[in-house]
Amino acid sequence: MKKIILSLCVLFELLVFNVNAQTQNNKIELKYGSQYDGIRTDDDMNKWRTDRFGQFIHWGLYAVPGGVYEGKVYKGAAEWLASALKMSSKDWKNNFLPKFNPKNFDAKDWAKKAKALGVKYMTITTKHHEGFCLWPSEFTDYDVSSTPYKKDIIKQLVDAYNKEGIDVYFYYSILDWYHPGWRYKIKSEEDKVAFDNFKKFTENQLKELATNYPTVKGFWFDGTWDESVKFNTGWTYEIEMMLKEINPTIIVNSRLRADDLGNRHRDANGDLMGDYHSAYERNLPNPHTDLHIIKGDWECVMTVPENQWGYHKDWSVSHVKSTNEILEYLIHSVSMGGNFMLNFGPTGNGDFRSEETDLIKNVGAWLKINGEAIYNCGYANLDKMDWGFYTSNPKIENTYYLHVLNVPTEGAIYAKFPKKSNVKSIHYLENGKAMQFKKLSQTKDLLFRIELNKEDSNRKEPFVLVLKTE
Ligand code: FHN
Repeated sequence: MKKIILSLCVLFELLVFNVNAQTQNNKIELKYGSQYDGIRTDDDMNKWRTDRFGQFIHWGLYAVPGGVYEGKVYKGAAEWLASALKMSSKDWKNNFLPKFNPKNFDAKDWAKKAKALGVKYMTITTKHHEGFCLWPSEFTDYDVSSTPYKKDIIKQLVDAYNKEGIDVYFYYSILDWYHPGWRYKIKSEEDKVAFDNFKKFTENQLKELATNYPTVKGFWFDGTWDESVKFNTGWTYEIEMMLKEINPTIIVNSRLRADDLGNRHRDANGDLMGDYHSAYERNLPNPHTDLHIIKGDWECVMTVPENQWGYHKDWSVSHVKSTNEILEYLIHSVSMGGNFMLNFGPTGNGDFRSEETDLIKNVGAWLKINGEAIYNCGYANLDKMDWGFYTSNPKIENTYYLHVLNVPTEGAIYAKFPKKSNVKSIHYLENGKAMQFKKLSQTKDLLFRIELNKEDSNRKEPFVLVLKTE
């Protein structure tokens, strides 16, 4: 029954809210939400929206074993090793808390690397499912002050990143394998009492984080899929409101919330819960089925290997994405009006691995040249083409950015434009060099053939054309 209600709601929303839906020979041709369809229009949310590119950092005790235990490599996500080992949280704590002493950790160096990467915000795991806290919490001893390292990692990172002009958001896992009050399901009065204690503990920790680190821009909640949270709608709503009481500009992702039916991200009316949609993890929205989701603000989070968020010693167990793959995800996200957050998993010592530092160098170099077509940009009301994607900046009129990822063998690309526009000029963003183009037809959409330079077919990375219309 629930599924029927939900699908009717989605259909209702598609028909009513997405008036852009057009049908053509029964194939629904959907248009994404137009620029900045989100609900919040305050400066902080606008900045989140225009930042477009963020850095995710997963760091905790799980970085010490790095997916390997007693000489055996566990292929699952390294931050889930405790679960793979079926190790009690007490044993996990006794095993790894005394070993957490990141001698190479240098928050200023991390922040400089993030600046070089070209990110505008960073989200750090203050506490992942293991329950270990990277800050000295008044409400537990399972935190960084109980390790040989002792110092407040969160404060060092917030100060260093803010100094580089990069905003900091806090990842916080509601799911907590260590806290005795955590329950996957509330099945008895005793469960309810225990979980009520856990809720109080969680509220206290969140207040502590929002108060002690006042420049934090928002919270990225995770670990909210179990019944105990999903059907605790009032509580998740109260947490969001509590944080916004402390700091009204706080931005909260949709993962925290659920409605009484247990729907996450959007309630039964299809309205987004939280300030942006954060369901896209290691994948991007499908514009033909997810329009009700991507109309507005959303973010895709991405790992470099297939599915490793925390540090894993052995990446040979999975495909490691190239610079080009990461650039395509970033460009594709922005072309659909979304943000893209790339994950890094530092070692137990506080180092980044070579594949990550290579990405920092290469992605950062590309953004130095082409960032104008990413930052402050979004959906250009033009859908994906065989050669690549369009983006536009709503503050720069009559200008489109064409991100070319695939150069056709004929050495030219065909660009579609709404009928009313007339192309005035086209040049390479990287050097301003003008390009030859020809109008081909005046049918439903204007079609232009754009001649590319011979050397374009040998390029290893995407390049951007700037197209001006009258
Ligand atoms: O279980 C976590 C996982 O370890 C990681 O933190 C990702 C990041 O989005 N979130 C959960 C899986 O969806």
